[in-house]
Amino acid sequence: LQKPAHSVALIGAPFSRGQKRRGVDHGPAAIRNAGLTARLSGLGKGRATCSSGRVEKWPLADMTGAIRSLGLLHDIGFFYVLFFSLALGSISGHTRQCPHLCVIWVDAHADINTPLTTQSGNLHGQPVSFLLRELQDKMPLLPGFSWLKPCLSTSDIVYIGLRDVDPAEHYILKNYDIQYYSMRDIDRLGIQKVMERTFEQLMSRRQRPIHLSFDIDAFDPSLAPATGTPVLGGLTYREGMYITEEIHNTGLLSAVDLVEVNPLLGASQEEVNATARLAVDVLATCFGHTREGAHAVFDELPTPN
Ligand code: B3U
Ligand code: MN
Repeated sequence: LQKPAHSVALIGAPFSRGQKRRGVDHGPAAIRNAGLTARLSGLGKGRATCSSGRVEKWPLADMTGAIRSLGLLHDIGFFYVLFFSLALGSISGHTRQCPHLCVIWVDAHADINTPLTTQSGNLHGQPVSFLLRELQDKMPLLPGFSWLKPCLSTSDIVYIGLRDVDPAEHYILKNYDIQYYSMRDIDRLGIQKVMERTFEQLMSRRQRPIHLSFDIDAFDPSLAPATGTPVLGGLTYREGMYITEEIHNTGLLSAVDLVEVNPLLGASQEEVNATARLAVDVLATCFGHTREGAHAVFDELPTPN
């Protein structure tokens, strides 16, 4: 299957089994209802056009089966994925398509507990540990996960937005030399330097495809209240848009996961709508929307006769 340039496939993966709170499986529908397809299609020529607004639905009876099918789906094309946090499947599928990809992980959380360090028992706090080669001697063999082959090195991932990191996760970040920019680092350096350094780190040897894993809880809860594990002191709207504008500008973005929008957790419909609209803004920016505006649809200005 040849992937057409500038095409974006949308895959909603309504899935909530990585943690215990209900509702996150309604995230993809909420984001779609907030006008995602129209926003992407409206980006105009030369930009991402939504040539296939495809949405898959899984009967998610069995969790690992679902993750695996997501990985397999990645084999056929160029996607972006909206789903709950199991970047396990999307990243491992994406590396089969693009073995040299790198990962930018935007999240309040590091999601790098191992099954032996997790305090919550939630799989959504662990996906990165399954993916990293360097951690494999710390990973127990779990039934149902034998299909999953570690496919990333610690130097292939950069975190942005961290502010709720468990002790074992901090140990891993430090001792395995994983690059991260916590909210404190963003305060210190500013988001522009953070992005510069992120690309330096990931692309210093060569340019490579980017897998963006964007957790909506990276934003401050005042902007993204409808999510399962909100943490105070998150990204501003402007920082979030700057991150995704810069990623778009590299021309290297290959897939995006947008995760953790949970419409059942907003205190009001307005909170849910605001969170879903924010997710749409993130995705539109990933695919070429800019705050400065654009004029791709204009070849010339209308002239009076
Ligand atoms: N680190 C905690 C909390 C957490 C991680 N990811 C989310 N929450 N969304 C854990 O459960 O491992
Ligand atoms: Mn998170």
